[in-house]
Amino acid sequence: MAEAGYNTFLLRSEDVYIDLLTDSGTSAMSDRQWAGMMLGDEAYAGSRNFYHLEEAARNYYGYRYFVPTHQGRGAEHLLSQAVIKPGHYVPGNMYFTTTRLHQEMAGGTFVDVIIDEAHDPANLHPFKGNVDLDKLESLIKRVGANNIPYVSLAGTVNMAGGQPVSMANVRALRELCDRYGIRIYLDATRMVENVFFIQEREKGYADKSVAVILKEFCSFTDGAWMSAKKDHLVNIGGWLAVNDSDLFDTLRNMVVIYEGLHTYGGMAGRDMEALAIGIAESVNDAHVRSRVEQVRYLGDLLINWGIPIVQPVGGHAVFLDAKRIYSHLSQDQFPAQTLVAEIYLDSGVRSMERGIVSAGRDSETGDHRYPALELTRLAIPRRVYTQAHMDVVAEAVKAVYDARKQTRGLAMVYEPKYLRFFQARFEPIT
Ligand code: P71
Repeated sequence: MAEAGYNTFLLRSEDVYIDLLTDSGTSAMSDRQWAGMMLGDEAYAGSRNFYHLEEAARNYYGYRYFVPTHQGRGAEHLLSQAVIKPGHYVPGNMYFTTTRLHQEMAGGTFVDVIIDEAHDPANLHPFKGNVDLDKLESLIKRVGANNIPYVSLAGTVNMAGGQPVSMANVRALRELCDRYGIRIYLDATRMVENVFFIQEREKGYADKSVAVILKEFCSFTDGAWMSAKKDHLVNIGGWLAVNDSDLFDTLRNMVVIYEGLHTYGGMAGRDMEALAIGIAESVNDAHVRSRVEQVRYLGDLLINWGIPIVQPVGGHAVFLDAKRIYSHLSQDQFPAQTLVAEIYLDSGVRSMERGIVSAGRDSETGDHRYPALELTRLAIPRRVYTQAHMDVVAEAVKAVYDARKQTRGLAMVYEPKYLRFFQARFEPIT
């Protein structure tokens, strides 16, 4: 830990026992996806794997035009540069690190319009990812619809603890945005997992398949971007899809500057084939259920032991409430980062900070942003770990929790300019 500056991003994976740093690019590909890897058509232009991928994305998500990218942030970059102008405001249901940075670098200001319940780890609202339509409408009235290029809507909101958006909310959002002529672009990275919660919790959806609900949800939006490294069960890949043909022209032209030709966008042919197959596998109802229920299994163990976590348990990860666990530490002693380090030291389990370090500094004042949520994330890769691994993780968290009163915080001794959580270094406060 000392060598890694108390930052789990700086560890070598061979020094990790159970790796819950992220569910991004870490899932296991199926036999069918691996078979697809052998069918790579590595032509520079017009690879047949591209057409399979385009067709799969269109089939399951329903958007008209498709642009491949190397991963999610490649798509965020293109969309942000294409539609955000300096002075614009981009409302969204809580920030995500890379998403907000690309919006800011294009000259926009991100405005959080998620419902208040999302900022309270203990609140049991079933759809804590919902947009607060009153907050959005007052922003529109304050800055004018012309200064809002789109609403940045995310499925299972990552920083809120993997919390879903309801179908009723996206439908109402569509109506509001139509009244003002504002577009909605969806971060579909974990939209399949969001759909599982709609199927489970929202009236009228219990008998509909994940695939059917997914298509309905997307129909209320104007386009989407995707980090395929999550829902789509691949190690690398992403895409962007929109309904507007002029915007598509722009994006298809930009992709050749930053990612690669518009028929590969930074992916090898074999990567596109594995991704096309992964899209179809991702909407299998039994798969999604077992995935989310494994996360819930871990969460329920911790809840039963009285350890404070974000509830309801989210789709891709269990989020420990470091603010409550280390209530004796101030937020600038980095409670969530401290918890990350302690869990690793106890058991070699790797997790990730999602609190003040991740939130970064205010671009105007230069001060830390102090987010309400100070969380440590245990993200579960798909199709990788067993229930026995979850038991080990739970016991590690319990051991660290039991020693909480003796635990001191950290000081940041090195801070990079962008996305500081990846490379920052810390030392224990003595
Ligand atoms: C996650 C990641 C990967 C990551 C990114 C930044 C900091 C730490 C870890 C990536 C996402 C995401 C959402 C909702 C866009 C991206 C970027 N998540 N939207 O959770 O969760 O996609 O990584 O493919 O570029 O560990 P990308």
